[in-house]
Amino acid sequence: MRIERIELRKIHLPYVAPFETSGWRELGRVPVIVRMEADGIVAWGESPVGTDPFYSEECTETVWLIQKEYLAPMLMETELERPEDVTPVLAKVRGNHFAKSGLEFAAWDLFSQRAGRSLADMLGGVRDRVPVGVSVGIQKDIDALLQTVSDYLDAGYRRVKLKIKPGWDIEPTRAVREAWPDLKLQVDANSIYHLEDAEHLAKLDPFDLLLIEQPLAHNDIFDHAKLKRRINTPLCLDESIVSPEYARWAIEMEACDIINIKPGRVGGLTDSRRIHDLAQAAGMPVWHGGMLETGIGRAFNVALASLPNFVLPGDISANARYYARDIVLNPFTLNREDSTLTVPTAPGNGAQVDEDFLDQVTFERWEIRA
Ligand code: OSB
Ligand code: MG
Repeated sequence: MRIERIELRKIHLPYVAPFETSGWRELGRVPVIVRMEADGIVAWGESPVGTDPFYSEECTETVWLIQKEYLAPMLMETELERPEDVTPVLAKVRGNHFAKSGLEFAAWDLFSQRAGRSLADMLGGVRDRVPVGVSVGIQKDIDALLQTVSDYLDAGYRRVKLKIKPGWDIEPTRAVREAWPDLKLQVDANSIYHLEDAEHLAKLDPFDLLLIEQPLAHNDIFDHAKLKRRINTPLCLDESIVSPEYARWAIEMEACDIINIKPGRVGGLTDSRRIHDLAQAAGMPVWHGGMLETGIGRAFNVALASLPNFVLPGDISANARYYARDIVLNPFTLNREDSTLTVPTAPGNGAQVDEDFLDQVTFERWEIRA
């Protein structure tokens, strides 16, 4: 199949509440939305990149540049037989995984629609509902944190992740643990600590956490392997796992107990599934991270999370946790009885794009035609 047209859009979507991590604070998202046309089919993708290069080296402007100048023209020149063909074609461009991911997602939507199958089915999903939790940003004080967590529990979420940083780590975690002794609780440091902080991080050991996510540098595996031997909380890597190779290295080096998979970070669904499969073969569980995706990106997340080795609840909350109005007509809602989202069964990714609203939030467009 030949792609006939690719359209890129920069959009701006404000959050319902600011989101703060150890390294940055955001008020909304500026992702790049991809529209792909071939064989009379319209498919969609999203590069769920940060506005600024604070989580990864990429940001909205680098995604835009790399897609326009390299990735979209390369894809237009290629005869595609299967969605798995996209990753090797784009591999000529080094890195730039978020840029690649939006195009790769759209190709998966395209092929799934053409096959009349749901994306989850195409990927090998085995669940019709996926367990989800919520990622809670750094709050102004402990009272605000307890209130925020309490609100999410009232909404039906049954797993909570706290963002931590030096000065906002042991005490907030203790406070939430004391308030909810049985809550599934985990923390995420977004690369703010150093190996010298090992003793400090071991103070989280008594809180019975599911995991601690990416305590050390965004590009480190080596020191994480050392840290893992000095703390009891299971260690999870996020930022460091940028490809199947990095996942294999981390597993062989025993640098983590669990891997967070974000398809944007690894360049798409094909390599996400490879990481899933090689972790599974090594007996290591994975879980699905989030990049505060819009309803388009979220549909890909939910389908991927239906694979068998995604064993812990994902950071893929219902659309309303992020956006007052999303760019889809069929947002995901939380199944309160089991803190899950329902995996779409319609052909393709299942997202029904709200093109009128998408036009309203678009502030730049570009297109390429065959
Ligand atoms: O580290 O998991 C992270 C959001 C943006 C960048 C990095 C991270 C996050 C989250 C949010 O934790 C998860 C979500 O989408 O709800
Ligand atoms: Mg993380």
